[in-house]
Amino acid sequence: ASPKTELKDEVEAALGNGEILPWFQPQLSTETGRISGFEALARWVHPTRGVLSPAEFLPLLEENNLLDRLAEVMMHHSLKSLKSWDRSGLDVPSVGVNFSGSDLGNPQLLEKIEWDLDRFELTPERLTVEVLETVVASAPDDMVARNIKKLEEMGCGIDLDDFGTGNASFLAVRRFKIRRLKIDRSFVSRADRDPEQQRLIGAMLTMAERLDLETLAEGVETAGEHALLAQLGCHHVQGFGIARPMPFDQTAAWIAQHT
Ligand code: G
Ligand code: G
Ligand code: NA
Ligand code: MN
Repeated sequence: ASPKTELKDEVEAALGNGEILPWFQPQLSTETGRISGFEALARWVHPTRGVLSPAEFLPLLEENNLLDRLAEVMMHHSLKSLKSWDRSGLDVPSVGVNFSGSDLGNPQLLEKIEWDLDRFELTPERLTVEVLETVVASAPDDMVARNIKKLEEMGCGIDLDDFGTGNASFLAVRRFKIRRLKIDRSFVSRADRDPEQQRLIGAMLTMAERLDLETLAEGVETAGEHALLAQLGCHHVQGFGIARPMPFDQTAAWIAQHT
């Protein structure tokens, strides 16, 4: 069998046995320098192939109709981790989970989210739902719109992911109570050395302020970019320059150093 076939055959078991799980990338407040949250990013810690990224296994999950299971697994591990930080007295305000359009169109997902929040005794504000601009744009699907609204009404924070790359910015803001814009990393790259990038970011931040939205810059890789975003008043930063996504067992030490 080809290597690809083997991986495909393994992917369902990997979801069940904990090999596929979230790694966590911190988000910092530019105002206080403290952790404002973690984004949960799916990783497959494969016993022989090393750590695989979503690009390598999302298509396999999709082919096997397992994307809904991924969402459940990511949710479950993320909230469990949040509970664990709480128990250790580590201050992590929220965890952000990425949901695809098909996740958000699944009526069972909402029940699962409520069930997990309940089980771990966490309030909905602790969960940030990351939604792609493109998903919101292509949501003539009433179920998707209804579910986003329900999550927002429950009290979950809604983050608009990859902001600026889709074509739904204003539509999304009008339809849903978005809490925060995640400015796509393509705008952040070299922004401290590129006046055009700076003008674009400046325009987004001004817009966000007028609309009373929080802002987060993704893909912050250098100290120069970090300083610029802070100076421009972007509320939160996330990127390799702060930390790469890390496994749960490395998070406690990282949090302790940034509290
Ligand atoms: O972590 P990385 O940069 O490799 O992620 C690649 C892409 O996979 C990103 O667009 C990210 O949003 C997406 N991704 C990561 N984790 C999940 C997940 O749990 N569910 C979904 N639907 N997408 C994810
Ligand atoms: O689509 P989404 O924004 O969820 O994608 C997040 C992806 O971006 C993750 O796969 C993560 O590994 C990646 N990422 C996070 N920080 C950086 C960064 O500073 N630079 C680059 N190039 N990628 C990043
Ligand atoms: Na995201
Ligand atoms: Mn993004």
